[in-house]
Amino acid sequence: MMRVKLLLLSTLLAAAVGFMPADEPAAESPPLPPRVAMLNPPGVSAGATTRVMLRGWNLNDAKAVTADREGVMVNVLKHESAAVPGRQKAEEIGDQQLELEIVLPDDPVFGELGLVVETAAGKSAPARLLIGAKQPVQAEAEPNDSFAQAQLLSVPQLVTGEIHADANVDVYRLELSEPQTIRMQVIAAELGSGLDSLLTLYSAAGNVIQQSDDRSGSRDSFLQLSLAPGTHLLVIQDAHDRGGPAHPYRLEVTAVEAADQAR
Ligand SMILES: [Ca+2]
Ligand SMILES: [Ca+2]
Repeated sequence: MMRVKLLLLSTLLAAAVGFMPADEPAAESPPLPPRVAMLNPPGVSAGATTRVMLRGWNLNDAKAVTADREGVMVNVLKHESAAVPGRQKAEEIGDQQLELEIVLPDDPVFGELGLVVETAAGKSAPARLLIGAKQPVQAEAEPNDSFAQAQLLSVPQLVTGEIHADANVDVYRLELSEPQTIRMQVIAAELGSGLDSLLTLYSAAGNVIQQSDDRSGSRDSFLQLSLAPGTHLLVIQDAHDRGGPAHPYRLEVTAVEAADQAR
């Protein structure tokens, strides 16, 4: 299904720039404009310098990567081919990558910026990168593969991580001092990641409290529930136990105020 869509898209693109037909030898086709599949990690902190891998298609002759926000510096450190894990398709997750160094000012900005890749063939659509300002982005710290290795999160917290290999799990720990309604949201597929997240909340004793695979219209996971004080463990994994270099995610853990709950 996806292959058909891509063929149609490339035909439309070729038509738009006046090159037809689609069945001419590939060598005579014009270079295709760059496209971004995903960013890893998909979030960076204000006031920090962060390495980010930008993965996609037609990136090898990138002249520049620019940010749509003032004061942000983006340096391209490296171009390279990107490994495509066995069960995935290059047309879905990209086969080239750029290693970027992103320098963000210490402004109290919060939100997302767009990164645009420019080559001789054109510009990519902006790829969305989260910026944490008041709330710095915390990168996952491996090993975090078991309850014993759970990585402590404060609330609220933005986390970036990756299910880096098949059957990998990332375990986080919440320590609540009072009853709170907590929202836990994975954003991955929405950002182009190959991850089909499965999010499970466990009690300190290891019992499943609640689990989320897909929220409506997305493969990404979402939990929101009232929690008692104490220790809670949050596990992110792939619903099909798959992982690899194209499986980044963003996790947002926030406390929901009473006024928000009423909405
Ligand atoms: Ca991981
Ligand atoms: Ca899912």
